[in-house]
Amino acid sequence: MREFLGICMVGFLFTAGTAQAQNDVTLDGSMADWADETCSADDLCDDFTGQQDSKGACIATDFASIQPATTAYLRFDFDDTSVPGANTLDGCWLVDINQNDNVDIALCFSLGGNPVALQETNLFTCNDSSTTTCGNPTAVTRSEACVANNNTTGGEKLLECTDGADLAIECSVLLTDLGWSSGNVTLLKSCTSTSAQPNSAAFDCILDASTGQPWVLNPTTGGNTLPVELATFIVE
Ligand SMILES: [Ca+2]
Ligand SMILES: [Ca+2]
Ligand SMILES: [Ca+2]
Ligand SMILES: [Ca+2]
Repeated sequence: MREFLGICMVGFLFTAGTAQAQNDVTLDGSMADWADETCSADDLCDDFTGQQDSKGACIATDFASIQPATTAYLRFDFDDTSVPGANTLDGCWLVDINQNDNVDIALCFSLGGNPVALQETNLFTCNDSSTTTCGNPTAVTRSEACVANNNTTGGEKLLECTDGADLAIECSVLLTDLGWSSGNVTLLKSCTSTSAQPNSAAFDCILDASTGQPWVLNPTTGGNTLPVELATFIVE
């Protein structure tokens, strides 16, 4: 009986000490909540000119709150925080649903004005014909939403180049709107682009720095969203 109680007590303590981490990415314009997510800083400073230059990108999901995950969070950073005249800062997340390396869906954003602000967020379906752009894009209205911060400084920057502030944009989108039903979601890369058109030329593209390959999310296991998406396990 004493042994039985002891086993029960150990079980109770393990259960009581298991705290489910809360998803801590919020679309609020603050980038501090990305500090413990999966991020890739660009490996070079100023490798592209002007508004073509990216500083890095991050991915996350709400796996900590719900399994399988339902929502992807995507962050993308530009070096420039302003643009001359009617120019725009443009970028897209390129998604490969069927994992043949070609783009099926693009989540794109366009920023401009003075001070620079988000002007457009669009989701496009593509014809699965190109590894670098969204072929034959069709705009669709789905769950995508983005918030920009044009004064990202200090530890919130993904890459410090002894320069001024950066421009970060954080987005959320339902995984089903990225074409997910099972298995992995392959995010080919996130790139700056010539214009808000998703089939315009891509410039500075960010891949998963840990693999040098396209980003991958596994909504069922939380894979590639470590470490914050793991349940916190405390042994007392
Ligand atoms: Ca945030
Ligand atoms: Ca860059
Ligand atoms: Ca900068
Ligand atoms: Ca594809």
